Amino acid sequence: MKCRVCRGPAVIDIRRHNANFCSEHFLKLCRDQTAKAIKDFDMIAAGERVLVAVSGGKDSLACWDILLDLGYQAEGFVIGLGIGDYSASSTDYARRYAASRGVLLHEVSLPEVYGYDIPTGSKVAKRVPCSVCGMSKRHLFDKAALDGGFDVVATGHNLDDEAAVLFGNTLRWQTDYLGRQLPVLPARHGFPRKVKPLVRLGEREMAAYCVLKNIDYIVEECPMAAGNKHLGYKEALNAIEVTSPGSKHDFYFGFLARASAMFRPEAEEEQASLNACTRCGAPTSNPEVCAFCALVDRAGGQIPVTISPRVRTSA
Ligand code: Q46
Ligand code: ZN
Ligand code: ZN
Repeated sequence: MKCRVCRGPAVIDIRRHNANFCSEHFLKLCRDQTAKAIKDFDMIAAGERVLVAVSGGKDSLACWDILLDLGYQAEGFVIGLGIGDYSASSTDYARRYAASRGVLLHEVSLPEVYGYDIPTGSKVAKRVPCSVCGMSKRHLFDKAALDGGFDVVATGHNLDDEAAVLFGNTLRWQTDYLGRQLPVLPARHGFPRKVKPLVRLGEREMAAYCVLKNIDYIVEECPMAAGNKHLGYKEALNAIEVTSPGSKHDFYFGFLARASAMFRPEAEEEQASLNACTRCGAPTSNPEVCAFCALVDRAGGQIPVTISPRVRTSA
């Protein structure tokens, strides 16, 4: 197996590119693919400050690492979700990475600051843990980015994630979600810009990237992920990819090029009808209090006026 670029011994084959790569050229490919996504979708301009949503997993750490190597000013933000040992351990991976690169990591603990953890929030809201978790994370990342004066929030969603979400949304024709499933969401109505720089790279490539760059990441899955529908969608797409390499890429990028615009008016209409939460000011489709503030109320916590003093920063 030889590297497509230098003909030296290859360490990875990427079937959708029909090519093998040595370590050096694979790492370059990851940077190049990320730079191409950033350029094609106008994700980040030179000199902008980026807040990377970090979980301690391979994708978010690889995303942070690649952005730093590409020369972006990228700081990390990790949320303590209170999911037992899993959360403590994932935060530690994020801290170790930040220390190894000498970069800033901002932290906020959901139980310490807002008085609930994901298992409790899920019970109180009578919603599956991932739904409460996703809503809480989105709220806190948006807030941290706006409070900290960042231009953009970057997440580590990769091609496998996006193809699986698209598959789920298409299976049920969730047209409102389809209109919002973009690699970049512009800043508006109180939301910061959100970007997914890894959309051109797959899950397996991100694991290989971390191994080759000696980035230690949390390998164990979140214990609350069991039963998550996206895992099933990923398996289904993986089975298709085996016999038809490139299917995930064509499915996702074909959607962006040829179908996504059809669903945008519905999503934009929904965005335009958002109100400001009477408690925290965040945009919400609820008439008064946003879903996050409502959950904090019901879970028994208090919303601090600002979380900034409680955000710890390590470098
Ligand atoms: S952390 Fe949260 Fe994930 Fe765990 S509870 Fe679900 S959403 S699976 S990325
Ligand atoms: Zn090579
Ligand atoms: Zn609110």
